[in-house]
Amino acid sequence: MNKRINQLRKVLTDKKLDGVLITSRPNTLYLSGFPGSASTIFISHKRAIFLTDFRYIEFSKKRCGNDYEVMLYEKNPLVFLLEQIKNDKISKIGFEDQIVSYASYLEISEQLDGIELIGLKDEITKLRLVKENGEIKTLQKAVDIADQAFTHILKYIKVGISEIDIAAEIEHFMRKNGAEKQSFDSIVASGKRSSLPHGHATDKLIEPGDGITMDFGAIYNGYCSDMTRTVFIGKPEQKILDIYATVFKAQTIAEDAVHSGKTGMEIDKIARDIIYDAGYEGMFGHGLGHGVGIEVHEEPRLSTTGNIVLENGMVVTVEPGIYAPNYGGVRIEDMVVVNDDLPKVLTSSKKELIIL
Ligand SMILES: [Mn+2]
Repeated sequence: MNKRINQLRKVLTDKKLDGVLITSRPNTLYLSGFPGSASTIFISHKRAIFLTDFRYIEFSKKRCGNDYEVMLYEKNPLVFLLEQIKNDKISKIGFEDQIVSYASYLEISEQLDGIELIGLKDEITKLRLVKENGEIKTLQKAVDIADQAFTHILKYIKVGISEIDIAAEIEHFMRKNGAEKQSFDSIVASGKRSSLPHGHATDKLIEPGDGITMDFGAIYNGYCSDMTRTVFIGKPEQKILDIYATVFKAQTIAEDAVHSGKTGMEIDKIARDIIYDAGYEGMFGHGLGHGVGIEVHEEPRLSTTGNIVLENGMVVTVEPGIYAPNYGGVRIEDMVVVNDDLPKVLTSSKKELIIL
């Protein structure tokens, strides 16, 4: 954690700040390793303070006591903090202006009266863009759990069970195999419903010939995985198999094109051109992918507006899809680590056509 605290101190110097106040869960987790809610971090050039309440005090002393002055607040963390730093000559504090709500902002400005608050914009999320080796190992574990769930679910899917049955089985399996929870509500969309890119599982029953799109992920040690596969059961129509072939081509070619030095926009265009050239313009209405780490959706985006230049160690999804309204859709999603050359693909589930 020390390394991360020091990186943040460089931001303090650059922005001429006396300290930063961090209250959002993704950033407090990143900077302290503490996974719970109810923590407030204050970092100045000299001090690193971690505030929490009674529920977490024992655990947080163990988790981040080496890097932080871990303190218990009883009523208001900001009032308590102000008391701690009153002799430290703090006049300018950076805060998470893109995350803190307006109500919290008003509260912070009132409590820290006399201290100037400066928006940090994306300075902290920027620190999280490139993953350390340890983070990549943790992400690989989260991906492995989801891959195992996919292998498991192929044996479970049959005509007559519902989308909710499939989602519940995936989630139960992941939990039993080490996931803290799922990264997001699992998407299971079958038959015509698969034209909904984010169709949550319903009581619709699986019918012969259905395509079944499953998008899910596991959280392991605070880090998220995210994968999607579309599989078929019975005898799917040629039209949906043609769609599958195009998505497969777009996914594999765009995935191989992910490397350092390219922007998200450039990679997105590779997949988009393949899909549009095959006659599916208008049916791929979302970005190609996104960064993933402590949050399931984070920077850098691979999209028509993604202008961050990819660097080694960034982790992104590659997930093109084609959605034909009232007919059906296909999406294939892997997670990859950006490299100088071909990316390291974390997801190992088969993505060639699967007909059960
Ligand atoms: Mn995704």
